[in-house]
Order: sequence, then structure tokens, then C-alpha cells
Amino acid sequence: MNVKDIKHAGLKKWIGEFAELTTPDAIVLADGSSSQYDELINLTVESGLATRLNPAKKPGCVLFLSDPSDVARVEKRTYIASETQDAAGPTNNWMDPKQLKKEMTDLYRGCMKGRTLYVIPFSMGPIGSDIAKIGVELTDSPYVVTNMMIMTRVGKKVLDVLGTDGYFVPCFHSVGKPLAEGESDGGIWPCAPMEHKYISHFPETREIWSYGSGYGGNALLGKKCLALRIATVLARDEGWLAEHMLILKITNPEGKSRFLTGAFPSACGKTNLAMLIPTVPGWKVETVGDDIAWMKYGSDGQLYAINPEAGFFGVAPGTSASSNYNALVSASSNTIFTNVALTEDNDVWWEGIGYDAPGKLIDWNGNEWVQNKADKTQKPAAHPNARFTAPASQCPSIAAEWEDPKGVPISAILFGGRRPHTIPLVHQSNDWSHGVFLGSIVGSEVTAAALDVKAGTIRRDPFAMLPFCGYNMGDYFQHWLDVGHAAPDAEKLPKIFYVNWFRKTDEGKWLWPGFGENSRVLKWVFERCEGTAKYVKTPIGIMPTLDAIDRPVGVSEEDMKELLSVDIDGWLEEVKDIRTNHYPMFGKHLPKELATFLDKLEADLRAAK
Ligand code: TSX
Ligand code: MN
Repeated sequence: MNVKDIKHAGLKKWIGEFAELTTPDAIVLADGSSSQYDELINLTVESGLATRLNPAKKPGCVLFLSDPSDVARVEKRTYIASETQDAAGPTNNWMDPKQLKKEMTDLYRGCMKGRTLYVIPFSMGPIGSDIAKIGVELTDSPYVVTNMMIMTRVGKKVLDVLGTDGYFVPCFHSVGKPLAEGESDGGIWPCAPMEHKYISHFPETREIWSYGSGYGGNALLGKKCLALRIATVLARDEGWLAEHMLILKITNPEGKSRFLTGAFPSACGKTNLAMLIPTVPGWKVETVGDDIAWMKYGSDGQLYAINPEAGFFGVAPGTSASSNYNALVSASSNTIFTNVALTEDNDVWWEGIGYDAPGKLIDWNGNEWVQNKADKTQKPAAHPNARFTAPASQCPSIAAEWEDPKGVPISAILFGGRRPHTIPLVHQSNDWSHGVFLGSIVGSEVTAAALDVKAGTIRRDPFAMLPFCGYNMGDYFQHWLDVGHAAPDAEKLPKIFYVNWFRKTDEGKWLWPGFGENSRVLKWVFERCEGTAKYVKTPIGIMPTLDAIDRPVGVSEEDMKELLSVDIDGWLEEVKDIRTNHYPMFGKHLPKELATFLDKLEADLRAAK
């Protein structure tokens, strides 16, 4: 099948216009076939851009090394180009849409010279699901096409659903490096300089225009751009939720299952939690998604979630058999690695993989690298944001329901962050709106990696959505409140919890072992949904009694008390920080209901002192 066979007149016209602007040498339709996937991978291997890994160790896998300047999402070049700046809000970069389109059109002019324009029809969500959305990405990057084929559902079957006049979100992408007559990339990752990179969203017209970066969220436009920034706008207008959340299934020893979602800022181990292997005997945890959840009320009044993605775009460093066995297995075949290190026998290695580097490596910059553990200043062999792109179907813990078009019914929503002090291991909101308050104050300790703020500071990242909301964040809080008020049956709303795996002692030791032991907390959450868990009411919300959560080996009764107590003075500091540094940012867009929760929290804390 090729572009000529497309029966959707609007799509055909739109492709023609973009091709006229960008002047590619050829136009190819991504049909979703495995033969085309193999051809595209061969193309990147032959051009020297990718290295095929050892088929005995990593069958069907390749490694790409990106340009050193093109290694992560570029927030300062990410724009929400709404009609007014107020609509984008205080936490997004804004540009006038007309001005931005003019600048980008100039960049796109002739930008695909010497390259092939690929047309990628993709579905976010199981094909044909009521909750799914279709997008079409036009790109000149075979890396993007192959990654999109793993991360989304691509090809002919999407065009079939689209029919002759179906709706799709238009997504433009170019690496922004046209080739002169007879020139090739010669194995060099193509991208544009930082000042020419743009990741642009037009919320009113629901368009995505990306230029100059070939990496991850900047270039795989189904993920952060469509499934979060544009989807938040659709969700606001259509009365549902597009969230930066994992989805997991938990089953008790009696065989009863529940589903929950969870939002965590980066570096909190969201993918690890989604694929957790429980330590509580008889309990089972399975994976539905690790990054994005779209939630809508079903006809039974329950909130249902789908994972709009079909793969995992996971951070490799720190992923080991002990931190995330299921991710390692998912990424052991048919996987695209980016910016990890290459071993002499064409396997991959990264920091935190669980064993020392075997011999001489090629690091992510393409240089020889030999591990020297005595040298504390040695640069890592894998980039800290190195990734694996792996099919979700290969995950050993994938839940049977993960592709159910009607989604999975959600019993509980978790929020969390990396908080060494004050925030207990787990507490529950008193109701939905109070849960929205908890989501709005999510924050995480800045780790040593981010050098722009002093270590130990808490960076607020409400709902873990700060970089991903396509409109005013204050209005987004109001939308969450509205979704609760619109519940067909308030009794059926998911219960909302705030968890913290990252409490430390004053000496800096971890108080909680985390990882698989987090299943003890998930068990309490499950039992709260059943109505059987032991709990107490506190000024911050509902908490487990001291004996409600089984103590893991190595956690003393004293530690447990510390993990499950309300630190009144710490929380009063928290209230002060929210009142002076966090909430004022949203100005008149901050819902009054949330300000009231903050006042009540302060009054209740003072009364308990
Ligand atoms: O992912 C993590 N989770 C969630 C797992 C399901 N991490 C890794 C965070 C970086 C992505 C964690 N790190 C977790 C956690 O629950 N907890 C911690 C902190 C921690 C680190 C090491 C140990 C204990 C706690 N254990 C030892 O040092 C032996
Ligand atoms: Mn994410």
C-alpha cells in the first residue's frame, strides 16, 4: 500500500501541501507491516546511523547514538501557541500562533531535500476504542517511524478506521537538516541547532509542529505532544482526563482484581512501580501502562482507563534485574536502544544495570570507554537519559486487559513524589476534591543531576503534569474538580492516595526499602477500596493504623512509626511553602476550592498541635 491508495481526501490534500513546502525526494506510507519495519531498520544500519546488536543476546535489537545536543525533551523550546497567553497559563512557554507558524514555515521550506517523507497514520489507544484518538505524523526520520511502530498502532488498519473523512490530529515533524545533492548523513544523527528547534502545539486547531530534534518526546509526536498536551485540551472540552499516569492491576489471594493509576514526577520510578514484583505472599501485580492514562466515565458510572501507547520508552540507566526485571525482559528483543553503551560482543550496558562493565565499551558519544570505579569523575558510558523502546506485548507482567478497548475500571489513583521528610509513606484523601488538592501540591526533591537549583529543594510538579498540560494549569485543576462534581455516582469515584517511597532518616538512610515491598502499601490501598483496611483520621487525611501495613524485614517498629506519623511542624512548613511559593503562581485561575483546602489543612494542623 502507498500514499496513492489513501482514500481520505483531507489527509491526501494535507500531505500534498506539506510535501510541496518541504520538497522531499520521495513520499512513503508507513503501512505497519513487519517487512517495512525490517527494511527501515536495515536502512539505518546500512547508513551507519544504527548498530545491529548481537542476535544471540539481543535478537531484533539495534542501538542508535544521537547527536550530543539532542538527548532529551527541550522544555525551553516547547510552546503552547494558544490565541492568548492567558490560555497557555503561567507554566508554559507561549508564542502568538500566527508568528510561530510564520517562523516555522520558513524553517520547513525545503527542509526535506534529499530525504524521504514518511506518512505515519497512528492510533493512540486500541484501534477502534471509543477512548482512542487517531493522529498522522509526517516525518523525515526513519528512527521516528520505527519507534512510532513500537510505541503506537500504525498503518493500514488505522487508515481503515479513519475512512474517507474521519478526524485525525495533524503532526508535522522534521529533523531540520536538508541534504545537498548526493550528500548523505554518513552515520551522523541529523538535527538542527538549539535556536532552530521548536516543539509547538496549537491547542485551538489541535495541531502539532515539531522541528529540529529527532529525540523521544520531541519527535515521537504521539506521546507527550498528542497523548498529553493536545489530549488535555480535548479532555477538558469533552469531559475526560488525559494524564501522566501508570496503570496497574492488583489481584489479592482470593483472586479479586482492582486497577489503579499513579502520577509521579520524573525519577520516582513510575515504570518500576508499573512492573513491580510483589513481596506480599499470594498477591499479584500486572502492568497495563507505564506512562499515560486516558480516563473516561463508562455507562456504569465507573471511571475507565486506557493506555494510549503500545510500548515503553523507558530510561535505561538504573534498570536492573533487581529494580525492574520485567522491563529488562521487555527490552531483551525487538527493542530500539538509544544512547546506551555498546559492549565488545555487541550487547548493551548502562550504569545501574546490576553488573560491572564487561571490558572495553563504546560509550554513547561513540568513544572507547573502560570502567574505572576509582575515578569518581568518570563520565557515564550511557547517557543518563538513554532509552529503550520496547513492545508492551513483550512485558512478562502485561495484564490480559491491557488492550481492552473499553479500558479498565479504576478503583484508586496514586500521587507521589520523592520526599525525604514530612510526607508519610501513604495517606488517603477524604474525598475526590481533597484528592485534587493532593494532586495540586505534588512535588519532588531535586536530585543531584539537576544543577540549576540547590539539592534538597522541593520542586512542585502538580499531577506530574507541569511540562505536559496544553492549557492553563489553574484551569486544569478546575477541570479535575469538575470531573468529580460530574460523577454519575460519587460512590464509584476512584479513591485518591498520596504515597512516598523516599523518606530518609536524619542520617540520610532510606526508611523504606521500596521496590517490591511497595506491594504492602498497594495492599492497604486495595483493602481501603474493599472497606476492610484499618485506618485512622488525621489532619492530613486518612492513614493506616500502625499494624495495618506489615513491616518488611529491616524496618523497625520505630521506623514504621516515623513513616506513618503526621509531622505537624513539617506540614505547617509545607502549607507555608504552598501558600507563598506555589499557589500564587496560578493567580486568578487557582480554584477557590483548593485555597479553601489549604486553609482547612492549616487550621486542622494548628488544632492538633
Ligand atoms: O523505583 C523506585 N521505587 C519504586 C519501585 C517500585 N526507586 C528508584 C527510583 C529511581 C528511578 C526507588 N528508590 C524506590 C522505589 O520504591 N525506593 C528507592 C530508595 C531506595 C534505594 C535503595 C534501597 C532502598 C530504597 N535499598 C538498598 O539500598 C539496599
Ligand atoms: Mn513520562
